[in-house]
Amino acid sequence: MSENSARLDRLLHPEVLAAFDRDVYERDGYWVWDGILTDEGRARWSESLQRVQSLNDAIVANSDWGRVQFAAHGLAAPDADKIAPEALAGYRGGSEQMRFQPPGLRDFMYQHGLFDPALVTDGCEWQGMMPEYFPLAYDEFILDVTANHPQMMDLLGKVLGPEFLIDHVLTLNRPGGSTGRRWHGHPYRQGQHETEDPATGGQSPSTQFLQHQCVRTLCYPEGMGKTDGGGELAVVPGAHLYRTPYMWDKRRTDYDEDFAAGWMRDKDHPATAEPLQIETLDLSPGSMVSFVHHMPHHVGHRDEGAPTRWGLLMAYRTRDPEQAPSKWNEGTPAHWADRTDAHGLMTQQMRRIFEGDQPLTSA
Ligand SMILES: O=C(O)CCC(=O)C(=O)O
Ligand SMILES: [Fe+2]
Repeated sequence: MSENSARLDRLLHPEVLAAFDRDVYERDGYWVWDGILTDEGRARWSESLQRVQSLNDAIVANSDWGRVQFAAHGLAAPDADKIAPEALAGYRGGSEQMRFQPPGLRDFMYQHGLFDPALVTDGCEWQGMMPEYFPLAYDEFILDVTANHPQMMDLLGKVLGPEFLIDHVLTLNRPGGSTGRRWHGHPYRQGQHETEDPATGGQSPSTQFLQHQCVRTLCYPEGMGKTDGGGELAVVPGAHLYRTPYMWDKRRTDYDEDFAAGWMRDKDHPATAEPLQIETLDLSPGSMVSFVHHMPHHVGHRDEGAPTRWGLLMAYRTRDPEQAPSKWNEGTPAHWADRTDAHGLMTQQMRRIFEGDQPLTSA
């Protein structure tokens, strides 16, 4: 990126960044960055999320999906009724709405890029994948804050340590009526290092913070809470120490009562010995929250008619020393990274985040 039109130097309040307490974060598994965005940071962040949403909406609604050559790429075509114009119009306005996508399409776009003349991408340069799933490729401000900005790299370094790779970054814009996500956790990478059963796990809690770590940081420029339309994010302090990627590869059905009476029942916080408790978050505008990948979490139903809640999910992970070195890591669409590199737009900082799991350079 040219130096650097998208950069907002005063993005974060330095005193909020400095107040991070690593011990509390390791003990409870999450950290709230309360009101960390400056007013200008909030405005830019909201504007970019809205911009990416409208690019995504336009591609969904204006493309002639019936003419896309899915079979040529080994993909099934979408059902005809799901790509009728009225159906397509209904997928706009928020994330996780594109219910017409055939199996494998999202992965194909990520890994190879889908370039097809039937896709109508007025207003932006198509990058082979939907803006929702890799907004960095469509918005210079989002690219800067997720891969370059010194204050953001400082924040991510506090929760991950000095060396981290991108896992995934996507928009989580939740429109009114969105049903959220039932109780679940996430594995590190594809689950190859997990030791606990996803449904019943939690047999050997430890107070040791995991080395194979993936941390999600969510930014809500307009806030996130009960009074702004609901659908809050809830976590369970201490539950990350059970290391259960709860239901990550299974159908998730638990609301709070089911989870409290099920997996959570009779479990204590391994560091404080208090019974585990659900904590439903309420975040002021311009806040972020970071939480580790094993922490079970829940997103409630957003009220019908509520305004869209703007959110960006930024997940990064520590390097996996057992992974053979590769050019780009699996969270990076290689076709995009190669193009970016060929155009001379890959900064050293970006390279550190997108490259494969090379051996650690710092102890
Ligand atoms: O929808 C949200 O705002 C947060 C959801 C989330 O981070 C998750 O389920 O991993
Ligand atoms: Fe999640």
